[in-house]
Amino acid sequence: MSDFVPTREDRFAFGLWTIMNRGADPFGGPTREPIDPLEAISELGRRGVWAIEMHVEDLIPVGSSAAARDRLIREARRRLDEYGMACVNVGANVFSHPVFRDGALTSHDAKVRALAMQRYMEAIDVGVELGCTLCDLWWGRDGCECDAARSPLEAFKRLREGLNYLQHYIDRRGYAGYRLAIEPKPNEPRGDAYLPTVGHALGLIAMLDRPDNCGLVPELAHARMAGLNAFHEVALALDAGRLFGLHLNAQKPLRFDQDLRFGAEDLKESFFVVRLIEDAGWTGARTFDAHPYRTADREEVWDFVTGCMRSYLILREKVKRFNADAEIQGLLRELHEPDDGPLPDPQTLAGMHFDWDELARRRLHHERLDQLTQELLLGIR
Ligand code: XLS
Ligand code: MG
Repeated sequence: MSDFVPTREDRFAFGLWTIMNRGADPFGGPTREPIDPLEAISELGRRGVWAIEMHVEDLIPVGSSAAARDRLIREARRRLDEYGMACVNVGANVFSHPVFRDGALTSHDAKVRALAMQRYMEAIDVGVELGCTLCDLWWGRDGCECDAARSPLEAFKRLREGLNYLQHYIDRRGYAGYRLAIEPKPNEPRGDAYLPTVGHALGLIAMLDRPDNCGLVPELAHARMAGLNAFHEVALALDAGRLFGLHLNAQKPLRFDQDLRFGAEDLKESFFVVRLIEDAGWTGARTFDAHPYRTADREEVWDFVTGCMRSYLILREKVKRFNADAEIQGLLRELHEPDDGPLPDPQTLAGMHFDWDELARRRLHHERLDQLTQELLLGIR
């Protein structure tokens, strides 16, 4: 059996912000020492992580001089190269500063919208310098509590305009292969966020000037916060050919954004997500976007990092067992048969006779199938 030690081939990634997180929450300040983003890259590299994601501000503080900016990019590149790592997403932090307190792309203030756009353009430029090809937009503050203040019609229009503007920027700069993505989230920090789910985001993407170049980065916790099935959310993005990235973590349903270590909750759903992307041969980064517990000190952050990756590898091992389990596969085959292929033409179909009772009597084995899945996950199969 594997010892579950990650290698670059496993394509694990971490957001720099997850390592840099200092345990603060709305009720208390930081509980651990800061870590330098460059140091974070090296520490991840030493642990077999393949890639990083970041907000451009994680690496380059706002207001840095041009020389400092270049130095940071050069040093980040050097460290990534040293460990054979990649940068797979650079977004922008357009949510922390009070200037964005009522939104970035959807702000009523044209200057605030322009500032947000400037930050995203900077994210894309820095991404290009780091060999990255994706800008994932998580619009933390683009939402509302006070619906009297802004019509969602205005908000959707501005989100469309913003994404079109960024796409034109990418085209004008000739950044071939650079893509955009939306990371949906139902709420937090806003009472309601615009485009809360994968389905909502797909609706807006279809209306963009270049829908083909804008995809999704679903996050498991974000779906579960809304009480949704995260496995189905990821599958919808995959089915649409729009799974441009994926944020893995854990979450109890219908709560604040817990961002727990991958595998710490919702084990069965996590298993099906792993099975989905592994069986589909999806080659994107398996990015962990979670936070170490507030109780963790700086050293324990690395326990958190190792834990995320180990849980993925263990679940991947379970996927292999599931796919090789004769009884499970036998039940699945029975469920999928008979499959006579496509529907007949409507005229033939209209004249067909169905034995309703016989069809309704078919045994579906769901109890047995789910129990076998549980037992496999519990380690006795
Ligand atoms: C917050 C988001 C955030 C994005 C990056 O809930 O998950 O961390 O992934 O901006
Ligand atoms: Mg995320």
